[in-house]
Amino acid sequence: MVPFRHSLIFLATLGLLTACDNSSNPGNQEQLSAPTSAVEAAPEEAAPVATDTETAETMAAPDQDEMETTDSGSSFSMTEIAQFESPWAMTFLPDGRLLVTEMAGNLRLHDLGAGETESIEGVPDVVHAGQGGLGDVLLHPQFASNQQIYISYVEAGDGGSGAAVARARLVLDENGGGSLEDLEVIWRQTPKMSGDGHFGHRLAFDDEGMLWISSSERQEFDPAQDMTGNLGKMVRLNDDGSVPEGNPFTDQSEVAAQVWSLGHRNILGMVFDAEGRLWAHEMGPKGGDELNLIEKGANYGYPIVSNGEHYDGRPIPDHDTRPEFEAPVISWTPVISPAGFIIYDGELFPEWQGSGFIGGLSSQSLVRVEFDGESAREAERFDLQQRVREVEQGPDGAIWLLEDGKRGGNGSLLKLTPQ
Ligand SMILES: [Ca+2]
Ligand SMILES: [Ca+2]
Repeated sequence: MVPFRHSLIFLATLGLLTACDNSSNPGNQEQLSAPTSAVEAAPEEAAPVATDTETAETMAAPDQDEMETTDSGSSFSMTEIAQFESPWAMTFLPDGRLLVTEMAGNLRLHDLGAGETESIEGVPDVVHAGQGGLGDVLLHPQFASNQQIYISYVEAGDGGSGAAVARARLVLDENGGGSLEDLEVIWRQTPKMSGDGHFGHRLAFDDEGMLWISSSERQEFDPAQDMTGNLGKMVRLNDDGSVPEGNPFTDQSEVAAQVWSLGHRNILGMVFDAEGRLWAHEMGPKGGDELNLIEKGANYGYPIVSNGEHYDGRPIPDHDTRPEFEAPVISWTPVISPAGFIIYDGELFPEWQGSGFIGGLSSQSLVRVEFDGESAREAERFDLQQRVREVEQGPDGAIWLLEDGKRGGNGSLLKLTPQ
């Protein structure tokens, strides 16, 4: 990839939409997926995306008055650092370089100092269609000593496709790239399904070294309640993919033993807070995006309850009609189309320490969430006019975003620093 740097530097104290309806949001969300079900006809995340002709001017701050209304009083500059093709996820290496996944199946290594991007070879063949492709990338907690990394991606198989998670040793070369060695698939979605939506496949490690995988319901609804498969579930595993002690459904079946919680729709971001609580957001159908506190053995109710409705107009009973299902801590209608999630603990934005940051796809925004124990609220929303797919905190405390562009087009790596 041609080195690319700073074609745009623009103010991003941007219009704050806190407490405003984001009424320009169309339905929900994921990009360009063909409907897989007559029931859920609206394509997920079928939001308008920034066109190539949009310029820095159209993305810039609207006016000074709005800038001064920020909840936290913070403002930031947003700088475009590099471009990637349909990027999906990123993570920093200890040396400060950045691993970035591209949906088509490319794992990139970007050197921020040199402004150069090289490739990591050895990624398995991925099914790149609809919402599917190469997904998340994550370092093992002891990466510095074992060089293990984890990737998620969509693979083909009997009955269609499904997400898989592999681990491999990352071997870096002297030319700014590297390769995956000793790659081993440690988990698979089951069953495989036709269609190309709702894979989920976000990854996280907790403080005990457990690997967590969000496994979405493949736009097929009922799998989220079906314990003979692992779709529509939050999965908890040992770092080698085996089932750890302490999972709630170990007495049911081999696949149920992987499951920590169920009744989920499409989870594209999750994060542990400083107290070890797991928070995950979830795309609702037509309305009803959620922030959930993930509890052991809990059922989050989809598709039996949702604060949104089916795309064909059929109602889904709201959460308050069925208290036996775990209700969201935050519910968004209109939707934000959440993707990517960090809880900030850096030094560059001290007023934001402890805040969650969630990317917005159809809402083209960055959403700041404030937590208070087991409750949370949206504190402010930055209108970025870009589909935010991924959020990371950099080693220096800057906030980094991936804007996913549009299929076949460029997306951007963006850096947020105090103004
Ligand atoms: Ca990440
Ligand atoms: Ca409803």
